[in-house]
Formats: sequence, C-alpha cells, structure tokens
Amino acid sequence: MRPFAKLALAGVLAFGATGAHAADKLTFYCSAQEDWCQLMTKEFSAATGIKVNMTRKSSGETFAQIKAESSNPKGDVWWGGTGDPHLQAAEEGLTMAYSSSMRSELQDWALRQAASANDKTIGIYSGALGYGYNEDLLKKNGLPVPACWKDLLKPEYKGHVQMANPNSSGTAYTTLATMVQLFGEDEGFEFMKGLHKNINQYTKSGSAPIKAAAKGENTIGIVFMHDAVKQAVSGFPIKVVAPCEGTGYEIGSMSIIDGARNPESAKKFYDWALSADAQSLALQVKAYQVPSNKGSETSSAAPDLSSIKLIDYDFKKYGSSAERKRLLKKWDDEVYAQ
Ligand code: S7P
Repeated sequence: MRPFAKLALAGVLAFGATGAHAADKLTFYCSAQEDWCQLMTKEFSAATGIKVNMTRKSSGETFAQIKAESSNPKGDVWWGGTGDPHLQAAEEGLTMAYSSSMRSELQDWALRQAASANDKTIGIYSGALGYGYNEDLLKKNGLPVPACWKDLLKPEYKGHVQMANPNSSGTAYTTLATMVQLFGEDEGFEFMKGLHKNINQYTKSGSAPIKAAAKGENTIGIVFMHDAVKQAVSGFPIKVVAPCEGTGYEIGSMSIIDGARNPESAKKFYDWALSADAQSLALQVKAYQVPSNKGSETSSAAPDLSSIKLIDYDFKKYGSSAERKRLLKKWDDEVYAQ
C-alpha cells in the first residue's frame, strides 16, 4: 500500500476496532456478488468494530427496495451494482451527497459519476458487458462459435441463450441500454425481440446465466465479461466474448441512503470502501472489475478494457429516472410480452 494511501486510510479508520462504540452498526445493502458482499461485511467489521447487517439483492431490486422504504429508510449504505439505478436514486432524492476524503485516490471516471449526481453516488469499479459460452455444450450441440451480438439471433441458438430481466438486474438493464445506444432505438429493440426468441429464461440476478452455463445448465449467458472470467478461472469450460460490434460498460457505484439511521457508520464504510486495501479484496473472490482506487491491486486475468471496443455510454441519460422507466416499460410491453 502506498504511504499516502496508508495515511488517508488511517484517518478514515481513526475510530477503528478499538474506537467503535458498542452500539455502532450499519445496515448494508449490497448489489455485487454474494461472496464479495460477505467479504466486505467481514473485513469492514474487523477493521472498525462496527456490527454490519448485510442484505444482497440485484441492482434494480435494491433500487426498488430503497424507494419503497423511503418514508422510513432502513438501509444506511448501498454498495455495488450497476451505476444506472444509483443515478436514478440520486435524481429521485433517495440518496445523500457526501464528499469523501478518499476522492484524490480515485480514477476520473469514478469522480465523473459522482459529479453527474451532485455527489449522491460515486464509482467504485468498472466493467464491460459481453457474453460467455460453455465450450463443451456448444460442441455437443454442434453450434457455431459466436463472436458478435448479432450472432446470438441465429435460429440455431434457440433455447441456448440466457440473460437476466432488466427490471431486477443492472446487468440486463445495461444490455438493453447498450443495444439502444449501439444500434439506435428501433434496431436495438428489434435486436431484443429477435434475442427473445432464443432466450430460455430471464433470471433475476445478472450473473446467474453464466453460473448456469458453468454448471452445464445453459449454453450462452449475457453477462459482464468479468463475471464470465470468474467462472473460467474457477476451472469451468467457459469462453469469454467481447462482441465484435462493440459493447457497453458499467460504472459500479456506491451511495449513502438519504435518512440513514447510522450516517456516521455509513460514511466510515464509504471511505473505507474507496481505499486501495478494501478494493484489493476483490481479487480474493475473483471479482475482476477495474477498481476505482488507482492504487488497488489488479489481476492479469481481468478483461483489458483498453482492448475492448467500448461505446460512449451515456450514463446520465440512461441512468435518468424518466429514461430508465421508459425503456423498462417498452421492454415489458414489446419484448417480454411477446
Ligand atoms: O459483482 C458482479 C456484478 O456483475 O454484479 C453487479 C450486478 O449489477 C449485480 O447483479 P444484477 O445484474 O443482478 O443487478 C455488477 O455491478 C457487478 O459488476
């Protein structure tokens, strides 16, 4: 850890394990992978002595929960999940502004995410959308190797493609918003309708399709590429695809809930979660997103975003309340209802 980072984090944890009051607690809403959520819970508790009550739900589900609880907030901090619903929460006044002392250690894209929400959220990691396939199942079914988004529309993939439902999942909403930006709205929706014909199931969680592929229960899963890499490095026969047309990406985010019952604990968590040490924990659970703290450890297994054709994803527009609601309704009416 760099000396400056050490100093900053020492300040952050000035009320560390020995300084915590017996009553210090935190209600933590987590939208990253379960194992990462558990590790963050354990390590933050160990570093500060604060008792953490963690619930893991997908990005869209957590947004819906925070909105439903807004007249009597129960959560303190929301960490992880795609940035769009965090931006929507900020716009709807569900989260509060906070300027962390750790900001000087962050990548510009993390700070841009904060600026676009008047500091009511901040970027914690980034990752590109793509898909993964089970190589053994592909061969067994005599299917061609896909390389592009439009390959997934081929009739021979009928029943072999899985993605999550964009209402519950940030990954799937990123997929929908990516197609609209990549192909234009009309063609993007035509793509989603064509894809629908090949979908075997819309799951609740974004990474479920690639977990199913790893277990041999599904052939192709539309997911963030880092979620497919996790299965590949865990020894499953998964190949990762960066689609040839280009692709969208996420800025995974963190926000403090407006009206939090434990705002001081929430701020301590927020500062700690932006530190290089906390972000480096990701590698212990094979979470290969790009961390927002410039001093965090990275892995050579992680997808190299500089070598992937990324679209200029308009986070402000597709994270706005009106646009997110409009696209989800249109997807429900024109795609899911088919
Ligand atoms: O931690 C992996 C990851 O893909 O999960 C988040 C995801 O949004 C949570 O799942 P849902 O798609 O079900 O919302 C991503 O932010 C993250 O990269």
